[in-house]
Amino acid sequence: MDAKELQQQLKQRVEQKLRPLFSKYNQDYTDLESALKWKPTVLLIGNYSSGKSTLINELVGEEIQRTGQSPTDDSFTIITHDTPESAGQEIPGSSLVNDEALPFTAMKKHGEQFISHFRLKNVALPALADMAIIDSPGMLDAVTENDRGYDYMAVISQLAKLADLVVLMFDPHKAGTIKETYTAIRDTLPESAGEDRIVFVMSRIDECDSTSDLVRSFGTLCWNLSQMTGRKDIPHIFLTYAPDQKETNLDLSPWTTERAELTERIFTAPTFRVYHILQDIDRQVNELQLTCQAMASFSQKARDLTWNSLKFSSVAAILAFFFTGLISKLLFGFPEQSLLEAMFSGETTMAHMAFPLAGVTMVVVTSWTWLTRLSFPHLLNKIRTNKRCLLTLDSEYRRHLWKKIEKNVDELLFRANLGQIFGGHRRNQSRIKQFLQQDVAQFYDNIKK
Ligand SMILES: Nc1nc2c(ncn2[C@@H]2O[C@H](COP(=O)(O)OP(=O)(O)O)[C@@H](O)[C@H]2O)c(=O)[nH]1
Ligand SMILES: [Mg+2]
Repeated sequence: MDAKELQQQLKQRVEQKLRPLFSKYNQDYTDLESALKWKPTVLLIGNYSSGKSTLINELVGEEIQRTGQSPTDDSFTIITHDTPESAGQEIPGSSLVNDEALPFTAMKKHGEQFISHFRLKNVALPALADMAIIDSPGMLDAVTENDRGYDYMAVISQLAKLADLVVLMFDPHKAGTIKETYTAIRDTLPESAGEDRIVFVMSRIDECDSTSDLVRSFGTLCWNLSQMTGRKDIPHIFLTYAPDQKETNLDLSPWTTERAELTERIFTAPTFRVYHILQDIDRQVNELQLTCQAMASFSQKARDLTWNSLKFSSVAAILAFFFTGLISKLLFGFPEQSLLEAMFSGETTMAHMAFPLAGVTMVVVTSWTWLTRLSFPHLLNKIRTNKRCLLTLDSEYRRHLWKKIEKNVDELLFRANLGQIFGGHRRNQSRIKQFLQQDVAQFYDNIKK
């Protein structure tokens, strides 16, 4: 089965089995939905003039993107192939964010400024029929959100979540000292894309005057990268240059194949699509599972409370049934004969039931009011101020997961109603488990084939 068909099947399975649980537990489904409904994607980001657009033109085989030494292009451009007839067609951001078939509706929130800097270009390259490449405005140094008019990092983060490969480009002139690049590597990317989905590239190496110049730039980049990632080990960095580069003094023979290797990496990114979606499912389902566990624990506490109050009020109701009449007679002088007295004399009539039933009603109303107005809100309050009591967070992993879901759990508790208390959380837990053990496992098996 081809990857596209497999993705389609996975989409159906997730919609049928997981989506209802996502909405029940108020968990955001948009990222998963976006990934499921669209083509494999490669995102190119990096410093301005690092050669992103040049690389794209090379991959596509035509001058589809403008290139230049200064920050020439300040748009996010999706490049893909639809039909041969649509080649050359350009779709503006305003249409992209309103098209339900595309995964960009959630990008509306970045505002008009972003939308006017967002477009899709259809090209005549069939190799891009089942994938898309996204070119991005270069990262800048002294830039604020106001300069761009939208939250650039938030856009990068959202697109990176959609991407099967993020190509992060540098050049020897600015080997990683750009402020936005720093923020992207340090904060934005780790939240949006797994390490295995990022490749580092230093392009334009032909512009180094000598090998020592190249080594210095490479060293600077490595040093900066380790500062940004906080890691000691340096990932593989592709050292490349555009094949039609100018005359150079440098012997580039050790790196002649790197451009082709990078190109291959880009064009094979789609083969990891289903695997990446499964990884995302795994991650998100773990959050869902913990949320479900927390709600199950809450529901248990609420049920214990209800059960205890039911036991107490049943005893109170029985006592009220037999003694209300007697107590009323002793205190107020009526009824003339209480139920107990009537029973002893063996002449019980319907009239004797009035006081017992009134007593029972009073007990039921009082218990219900007590439970719903006092005990339950008190329990809820206690839990909401100490939500951790719902779960045992005995590993770093669970604590990390908890941080992500804590707000959502609080919201669920805030809206807690009978549906949440008797919501079948345990059954949902086993549904989730079953989905991971059967459905997800089956898809992992399928992609191995
Ligand atoms: N010598 C040389 N110039 C390059 C190379 N790649 C890009 N350029 C030039 O560098 C400038 C910036 O490239 P561009 O692709 O627009 O960078 P972007 O801002 O990252 O999209 C352009 O003038 C390109 O012609 C390369 O490998 N070698
Ligand atoms: Mg560009």
